[in-house]
Formats: sequence, structure tokens, C-alpha cells
Amino acid sequence: PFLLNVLDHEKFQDGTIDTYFIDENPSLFQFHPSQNRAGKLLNFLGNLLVNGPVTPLGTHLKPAEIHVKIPTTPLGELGPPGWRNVFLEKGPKEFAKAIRQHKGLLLTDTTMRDAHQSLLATRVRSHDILKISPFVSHRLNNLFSVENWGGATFDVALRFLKECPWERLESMRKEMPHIPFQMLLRGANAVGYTSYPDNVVYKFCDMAVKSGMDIFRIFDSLNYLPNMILGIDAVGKAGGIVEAAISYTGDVSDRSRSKYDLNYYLNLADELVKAGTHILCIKDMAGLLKPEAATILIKALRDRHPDMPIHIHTHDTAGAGIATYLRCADAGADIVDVAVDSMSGMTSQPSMGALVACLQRTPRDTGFRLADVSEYSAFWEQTRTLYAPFECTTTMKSGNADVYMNEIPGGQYTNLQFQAFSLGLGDQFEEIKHAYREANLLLGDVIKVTPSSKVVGDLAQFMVQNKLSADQVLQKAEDLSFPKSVVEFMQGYVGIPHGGFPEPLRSKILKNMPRIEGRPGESMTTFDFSKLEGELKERFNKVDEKDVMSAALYPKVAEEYMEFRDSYGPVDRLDTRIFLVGPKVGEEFEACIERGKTLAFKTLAVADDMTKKGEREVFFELNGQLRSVLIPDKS
Ligand code: 3PY
Ligand code: ZN
Repeated sequence: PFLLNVLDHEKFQDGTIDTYFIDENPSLFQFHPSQNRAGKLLNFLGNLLVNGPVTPLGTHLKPAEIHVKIPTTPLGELGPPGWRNVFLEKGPKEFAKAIRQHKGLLLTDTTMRDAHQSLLATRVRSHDILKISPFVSHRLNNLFSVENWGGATFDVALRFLKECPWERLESMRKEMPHIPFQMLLRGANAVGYTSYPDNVVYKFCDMAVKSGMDIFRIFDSLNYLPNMILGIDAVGKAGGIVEAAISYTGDVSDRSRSKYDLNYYLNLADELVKAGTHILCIKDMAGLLKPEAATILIKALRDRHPDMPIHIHTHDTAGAGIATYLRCADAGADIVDVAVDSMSGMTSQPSMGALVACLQRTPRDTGFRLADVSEYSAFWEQTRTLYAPFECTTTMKSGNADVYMNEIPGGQYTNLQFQAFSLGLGDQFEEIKHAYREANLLLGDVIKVTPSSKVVGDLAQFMVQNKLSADQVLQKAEDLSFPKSVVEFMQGYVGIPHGGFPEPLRSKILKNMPRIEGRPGESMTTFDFSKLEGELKERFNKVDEKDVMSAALYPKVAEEYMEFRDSYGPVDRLDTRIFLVGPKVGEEFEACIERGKTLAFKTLAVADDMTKKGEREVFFELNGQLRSVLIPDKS
């Protein structure tokens, strides 16, 4: 262990040690008690072999048995400077100015967040992300940002991947010190699905900045300003870059769609600029921003706010994403969101390689080399096969322009389709999409993005399951037992929709139920972090500030994660196929549980007979030694 402590020491790592190194660092001799991580991992592996996957697999498809090729990068070097250096040296305001002065179109890479949220049910693990991070740091160092956190990643990391989202962020930060990181913050909902007390949002943002987050894209699912302003203030106070996002719906190129017309967006933009945003984002979560609409909207925003950086986010659901981005580039947008080619298209973002190629030798040339993008893409093409059980392509084969009619956001589209198929209702997906449109209109034509999109989706499924038309819902509303999310939406828990709540439906659903006035978080009592910390420390090992924050946001999910961690150890260190479905009998594999400490496993056998207690013995070789674990058979 002495050697390990030395190897881990930052002075050793940066090569500045001298002969007094050991004398000056008594901490090198403080060893941690053994955490029995190897034993816990054996327990996890034994469980997989006896009881099958721990994290539910979406389909019958299995992770591929491949060794993913990782492009090499110079050892020990962290990559050339990038946009983060500008931010750290000059602060957010000068950073914004530098963006406006930059001639080429800037790119945000969403591969590590929205792309896999939209294509692979958010299941991509830190283990794989960290393998390619050095390459990104070296060869894609001119990215405007890497979107790698927030949205659904926080919840899914804890709930299904059994890994700590904070560790993911901090480990990535070490590997990519010069590229700004970007996250999606759901305004007053932080990274959750409902409002939290204000102090939770403030503390969350503060901790995120300290863990390495730079740019916070802040949105509210109803574009409800009070919720957004809370997020803007929290990020500003934490020292992050504020990117206020207007969620886009409707079609500004169609004058007959008057609810969300150009003026609606321009007024909202004015408010967000006034609130102090450093960057303005148009968040087109469903991929509805057609090329002509992009020209109209971006030109108008550009004229009105000449100094404000404009960042565009879209999904390629219909297949028109690149066409839209080319118009955005012409109309004066500064930054657009792309996913690497092999993780792009359909409900994900448009392709990085395609956009890079389309802009070569134009005034908005991105400056990226197509060869670098392709090398990056090859890694993800292979890595994606490890996540086959979660592939949206088991049900979705192509883009679909019907999104312009149903307006389902990218992440939700694949989810709904998947749910329909897994309930054996695949043939009803068309009906569900149709009902989604009807449900949206019943709710007053709302902006649809987490969590308002869930309200619409729940109402749509309710209509399909109960065979209700929109007219019937309206007529029978007083007697129907609506999904909880719909009732809470009507009560005002999500915020106040543009144009107000739909009447008479709201009154029919709520009857005498309480209604919230104004911003939901305003009426919540301050969250008591130290009380929660005390409770968690009594129940779990090694609880830190980040665990406490995770538990404040997701009480049940985080507690289950901590329980899992205490029993099964660092499962995030296992290769993805092994983590998801377990090794095969006879298979040999390794896991590096910390720098310089690698465990070598060989699965030997699973006992045919059960013990009297209903357990099966599973035999392994661990670093050459015979080990066995007794696993209760749950079958
Ligand atoms: C999220 O909130 O997770 C989204 O991706 C919204 O688009
Ligand atoms: Zn998105």
C-alpha cells in the first residue's frame, strides 16, 4: 500500500518529487483499512451468475463480446488549451465576448449526455466515457463544450448503473481539464422531476461547479420565468456560466400557429437577457425547428441582442437537423449541439461529422478535422454495441417527420415507443402518438419537455388504455381518475403554463383540491441537510457531502444505491458487458479498482446443488487464489 499512496500523490504524479518527499508527507503512511472491495465484487459477480442481471435489460439483445479499440493519446499529457482556459482566465462575461468574436461555428458535443439519453436510455457508463476522454481532450480540444451531466444522467447513474454521478463528473474533469463541461439543469427541478426547496438548488449548483461543471443550460418545462430565474441566480452565485434556454415548440414559420409565435420567443429572450444570462439557448428538444423557422428566429434574436452568444440545441427526429443547423450558421448562431456520427441521428442530435464536412471551406468552418471526428466515431460505434439491450433501434429504424405533428421530445419518443413494445402494444404506438397530440391540446398546447412532457405522455397513455377520445375526456372529466402527474400539473406543481391553465378541464379535475399560486419552490420549507447527513451516516458506510446531496434529490434511489455500494463494492470498475450480464463460466477478466490495483478474475463454476438455506456456491479464481461465495438463489 505504501507504493500505492506514493503513486497517487499529486506531487509524484506531476514529477516534482525530491529527496524530502517522504519526510514531508507523513500522510503517505496512513493506510486505509481494507474495504474488502474484491470480496464485494465477487458477491456481485456471483449474484449475476446465479440470479441474472441486476440492472433490468430493456430487450432480449445482449451486449456484444468485443474489445473496443481505444485511440492512443500521448501518455501523461492532458491535451492542448481550449475554451475552458478562456473562462478560467477571464470569467463568464469575457468568455461570452470571446464567443461572439469567434468566426467559425462552435460545437458542443452531446455524445456523453443527450445522445445516449435519447438513443440508449441514458445507460452509458463512466467506465466507457473515461476511456475516450483523453482522446477528446487531445484531439477535440477546440470543442466549445462537452455536454456530460444533468438531464436524466444523474438519476440513471444511481438507479441503474450503480455509480456515483459526482464521481463521473470529477473523473472526467481530470481527463479533460481544458474543455468546458456543460450540463442540463431543469431550473427549479435541478436534475429531478419536481420542484425542490430553493436551498437544494443553490447548494447543488455550488457543488457542481466545485466538481468541475462550467456551463449550466437552465430551462423550465413551461418556460415559466420564476423557475428559470431561480436557476439563473443559483448558477450565477455558484460562479458557473449561465446559459438560459428557451424551450422551443410550435413553428414560427407558420403564421397560423399563433400561441408560440416569434414575439413570444423574443419577449422571453428579452427577459432572460435582463436576468443576466451569459449565453442564450434555443432548446429544441423535439426537433421541431425547421430550417426556415431557424432563419426567422435566429435572425430576429441576433438583431435584437447583437452581443449575446446564441446556442442552438435540436434533435434529428425528422431527419432535417443538418439543414436547420446550416441555416442557424448563416443566421448568426454561435454554437450548435451535435453528437458524434455513430451516436447521432434519429432522436439524438445531428451528426458532428456531417456538419463539420458541410461547413468546410465556408466562413463558418468549424476547424475540426474529419479524420479526428471519424476516429472518435469509431470508438463509439464499437462501444454502442455493448449497450445493445437498451438500443432504441430495436424498435426505431429511421427518422420520422410525424414529430412535427405529435411534438414528442427526443428522449421521450424512444421511451414511449419502447414502453409500448414492451407491453406488447407495439401496434398501438401510432395511437399513442396520436393521443399525445390530443392530450397536448387538451392541456392547452403546452411546452413539452421534462417534466411537462411526462404529464402529456401520461395523459396520452391513459386515453389509449381507457379508449377515451379528447371529447370524452372533457365530458367525463369530473368522474375520471386521472394520472397523478396530470392532477399535480393542474394544481400548479410544475409551474404556470403560457396562456394559463385549460378551463373548464382544470376545475373539473381539481374540484376543491388545493392550487399553488406562483413558483412552487417558494412555498417549500428549507431543506435540512445536516439532519439527512446524520441519518445516512447511521445507515451507510463512508457517506460524504455528495451522497447527502444525491439523497436530497432522489431519496429512495440514492439510499438504494448506497446500500448496493456497501454490499457490492465498486461495480463501476467492471467492463460493461460483465456489469450488465456477468461473465461466462471459464471467462478471465480484470478490473482496475484504483490506480495500480488491478484484480484478475476467473469464473470457475456455479454449483449445481443448492445448500439447505437455498444458496448456491460460486467459485472464482481471484488473483490466482481460489475463492467462493454463497449466493441466495432467488429463482
Ligand atoms: C431532460 O430534461 O432530461 C431533457 O433532455 C430535456 O430535453
Ligand atoms: Zn435534448
